[in-house]
Amino acid sequence: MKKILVIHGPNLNLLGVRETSIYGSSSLEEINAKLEGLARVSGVELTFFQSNHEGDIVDIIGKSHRDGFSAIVINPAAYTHTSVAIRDAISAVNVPAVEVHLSNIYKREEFRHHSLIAPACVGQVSGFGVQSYVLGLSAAIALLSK
Ligand code: CA2
Repeated sequence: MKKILVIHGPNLNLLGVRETSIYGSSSLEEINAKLEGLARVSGVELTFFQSNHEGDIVDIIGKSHRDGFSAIVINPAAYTHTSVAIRDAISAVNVPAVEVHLSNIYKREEFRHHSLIAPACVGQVSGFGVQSYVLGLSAAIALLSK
């Protein structure tokens, strides 16, 4: 069975508790459960990883090929706008990545309009709440049969 790595960046562990008007009321566990449902019917295996630490995210991406992952779905959260290291890690591994955001980063503060990660990804989904993850995972699953 093909394996997909789902990475949640910093502070996404707080979902469902604060800032619900921007990010919705689903917890990270609820988002993961929803993705599990799609994975089950699609015949793929998911591994979930959340970290508030840039280096830990770089490390798991760096060994993703070795660990047998065929695709990555990543919400880099605030690192979207700052992390050359995560971008370089995605560019360095031979594993296609899909970037997802709960909010529409292009209609928020100007500093969120630019993603350093996007050029290293196959594509990006932004602004659909939990559905961004579902769409992103669907896109990643479609990549597997390419
Ligand atoms: O819209 C997204 O998914 C973001 O990646 C979320 C990041 C933000 O920095 C990006 O610009 C867009 C923030 C995630 C923090 O999540 C929180 C959840 C609850 C309470 C506070 C923060």
